[in-house]
Amino acid sequence: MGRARRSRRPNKPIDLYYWPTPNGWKVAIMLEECGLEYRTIPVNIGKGDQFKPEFLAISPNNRMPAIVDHDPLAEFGEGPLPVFESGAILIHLAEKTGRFMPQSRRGQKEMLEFAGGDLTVPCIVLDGEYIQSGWGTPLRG
Ligand SMILES: N[C@@H](CCC(=O)N[C@@H](CS)C(=O)NCC(=O)O)C(=O)O
Repeated sequence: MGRARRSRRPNKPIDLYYWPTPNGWKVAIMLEECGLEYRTIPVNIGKGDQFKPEFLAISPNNRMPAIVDHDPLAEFGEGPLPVFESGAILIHLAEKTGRFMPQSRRGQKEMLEFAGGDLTVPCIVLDGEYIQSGWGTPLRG
């Protein structure tokens, strides 16, 4: 978990597979805060877009959010890099940009404690209302 290393490839916006739920918001907020260019591709989970083969090729657990990073750090090798699970995406973006990732081991541990607590609880969607997310905070979306 060191500083971001620059890729050699030209910049191309990140694809964000998104629907406006708390998990979707988290990744959209992170992209904004990191100042990364991205384009939003809606995944209407109410209509079953998450089960389309082209989306499952990116997010095999049929859940959004997911991203495709077309300009990953050089160590990831050639070609676009799909990332699913909001926690993995947040950490990927933090490492890519060197933002929100403490340099000290203690800082990294604390960041993962807080991020992990928020990320292991999926949001629950009932009748189109977002009932719960993250630390268990009741939500109305
Ligand atoms: N652990 C996953 C949870 C993502 C998740 O629960 N996504 C929901 C919407 S918030 C979803 O796509 N549900 C579609 C489905 O279950 O078919 C993450 O953090 O990314």
